[in-house]
Amino acid sequence: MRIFNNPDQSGHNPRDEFYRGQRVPCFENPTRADHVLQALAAAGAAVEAPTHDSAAALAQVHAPRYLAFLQDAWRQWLALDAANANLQPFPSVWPVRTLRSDVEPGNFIARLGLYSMDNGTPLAAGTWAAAKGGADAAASAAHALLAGERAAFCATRPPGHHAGPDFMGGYCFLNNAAVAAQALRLGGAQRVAVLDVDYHHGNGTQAIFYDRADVLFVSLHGDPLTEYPFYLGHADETGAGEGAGFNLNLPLPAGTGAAAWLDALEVACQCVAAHRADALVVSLGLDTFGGDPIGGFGLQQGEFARLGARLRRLGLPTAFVLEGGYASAELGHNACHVLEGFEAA
Ligand code: OKP
Ligand code: ZN
Repeated sequence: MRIFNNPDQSGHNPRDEFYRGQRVPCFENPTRADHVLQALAAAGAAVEAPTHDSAAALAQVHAPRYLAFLQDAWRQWLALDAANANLQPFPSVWPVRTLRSDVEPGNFIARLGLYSMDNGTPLAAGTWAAAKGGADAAASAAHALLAGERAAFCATRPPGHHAGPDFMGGYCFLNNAAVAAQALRLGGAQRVAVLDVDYHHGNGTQAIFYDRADVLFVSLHGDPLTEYPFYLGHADETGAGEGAGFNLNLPLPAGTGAAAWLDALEVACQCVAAHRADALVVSLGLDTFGGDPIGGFGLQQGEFARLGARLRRLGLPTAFVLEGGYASAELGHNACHVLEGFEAA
């Protein structure tokens, strides 16, 4: 299995986020990747820098004006006041319903709201470089599969699956799983399946492919009636237009345990198998772990190994992309259990 990391990930290091009106240290922080890399090294795995540029795939999954904003956002923040270097920008106003999204405002905070779904996705000086490096890793994983590799893993952060066509959100800026799927399509794969096993619904990935039949999106996640991202991820979202029938959501109540989760995984895998895809992209969120501080499922390491083994039985070239997982100290071991389950099966 090829393993890619973005060495620039540590430059995306905002200090804090909001929790119950207070600022708390960011759950999504550089120690996450450090723990994954340590566990991979202990397992004897070689980790590579990205080999491919994601620009072509990025331009097809994100809107040009969003990419232009994100790439330049920190400079714009500093242009307001050089002292902003030590502060974090947060959006405070959003163009919901009746308000216009087509006109880009001249005010930076208004632009930040236009391109954000929440106030929980802080920017830092190195955000663009980190996010672009993660997308490059996803493109590199896709190219490894196109070159005949059985599997690849992106040990990257920040995550990507909440980032939509033209917005950031949920700690995500660029949708790495969508980049991997699109890079596979650009490289000649006719059909791709994306399976999202993060605790949170991958609203961005679903939105990007919702009207397409060539990329199937399947997700099992905490029920959005009570769990983030709240406004997408219900079972009645099955795709639109040509994409009708190519979206499957399997929401599960918070508190769901291993047995019911494995049953849902089986339904998801049978749906993926029926798509007769040329390749599989797995949005590998590990915040389903029982010890996760923000996830609500109770999975343990044995389930992660079974997840890997079940995915292997699909028999598809597989690109794993790291998404969530906030029990940092256990994150590396949990990731390795999935990959070892896959390789051993
Ligand atoms: C990203 B991924 C907790 C705030 C939660 C949103 C969660 C984003 C999860 N204080 N903010 O899907 O793991
Ligand atoms: Zn998550």
